Amino acid sequence: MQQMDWEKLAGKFQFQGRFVDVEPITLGHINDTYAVTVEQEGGQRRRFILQRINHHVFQNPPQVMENIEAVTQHLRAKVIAAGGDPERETVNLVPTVDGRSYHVSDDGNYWRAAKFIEGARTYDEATGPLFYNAGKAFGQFMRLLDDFPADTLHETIPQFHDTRKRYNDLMEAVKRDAAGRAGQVQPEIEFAKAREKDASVVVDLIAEGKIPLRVTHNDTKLNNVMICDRTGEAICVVDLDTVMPGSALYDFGDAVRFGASTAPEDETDLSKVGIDLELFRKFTEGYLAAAGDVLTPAELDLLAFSAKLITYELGMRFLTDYLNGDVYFKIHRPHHNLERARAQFRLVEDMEAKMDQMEAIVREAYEAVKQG
Ligand code: GN1
Ligand code: MG
Repeated sequence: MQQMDWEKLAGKFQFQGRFVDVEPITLGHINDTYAVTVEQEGGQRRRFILQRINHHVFQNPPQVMENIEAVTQHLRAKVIAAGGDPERETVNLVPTVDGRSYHVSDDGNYWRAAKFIEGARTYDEATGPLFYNAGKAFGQFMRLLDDFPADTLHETIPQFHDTRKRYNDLMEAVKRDAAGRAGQVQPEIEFAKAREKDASVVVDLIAEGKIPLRVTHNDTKLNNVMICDRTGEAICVVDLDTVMPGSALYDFGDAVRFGASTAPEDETDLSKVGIDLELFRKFTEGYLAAAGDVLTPAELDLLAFSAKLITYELGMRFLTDYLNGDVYFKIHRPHHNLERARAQFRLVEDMEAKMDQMEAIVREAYEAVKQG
């Protein structure tokens, strides 16, 4: 990356100004993200997001971009129809100078750009009001895309949230033991095995047609919601790379996994890791306020369980990557993936202990929404 000619790269996009500088934004475990500043006519400076798509993870970047284009067009029309601000309330891709949604650099990397949403930021840690608003934003996202034909989207990472497949991948990684680490992680492997039957619950219901396939975000972390600095309201949901057909349950669950946890995703002091039921309540209230009437009874029944399911799934993904020698997720220290897996599994345990309370919270929040 040292020898990058940023000015040249920026020149490939319709930024309509003179390149000033570029700054890395360190977020995410997959893509590389930068903020580019340009000076436009009249001396006004504007920022854009520039991202290199990880094409090992997303093996077909053009399909990723087609999905994002289609979904943002749909959202844009909805925002306009509702009298909102389409420049802020959805991701706005910036096309290349030849009118495409991505640029392939000489070294074979895929780049894409979007307008920077100013006066807003993302948060890694939730507070009650913030998390309520995030719940509304993800509920709204689902609702606005309820009439989008999910089957026209590409499945850019096949079986992304198929917990059964993630379980099988883990067992495969244990067998291969590519990095010679399986011997050290027996308790974690046993933890995953003990919950094998959970892995099939949602995928089986989808296969039987009992849970609908929807347009889903598939990476509903709190830090994928832009929050307005002025109002504290959620403006829009970003990071649309994994928008695909899927189950709303995984979206709801993943948001809870990340945002309602009492500790970061990679906390090493496991005594700090658990689910904060008040935060869970806030998110559920926000989500159901926006999307409660769109969800089916089968989905509502599994909301609380879905939080545990996706946490279990991600724990298995981290553990699998650890066994494979850290080939998928970016790591920042030697046993990072194992630490992440342990924190996820600890969170699973805490959710199991509190599952009755979580289910009661979902019922209460739903009743409250129904009574308006
Ligand atoms: C990855 O890169 P990031 O942080 O947006 C991963 C998600 C995980 C998440 C865990 C394509 O997302 O599935 O939940 O890390 N994305 C992909 O933090 O695998
Ligand atoms: Mg992501």
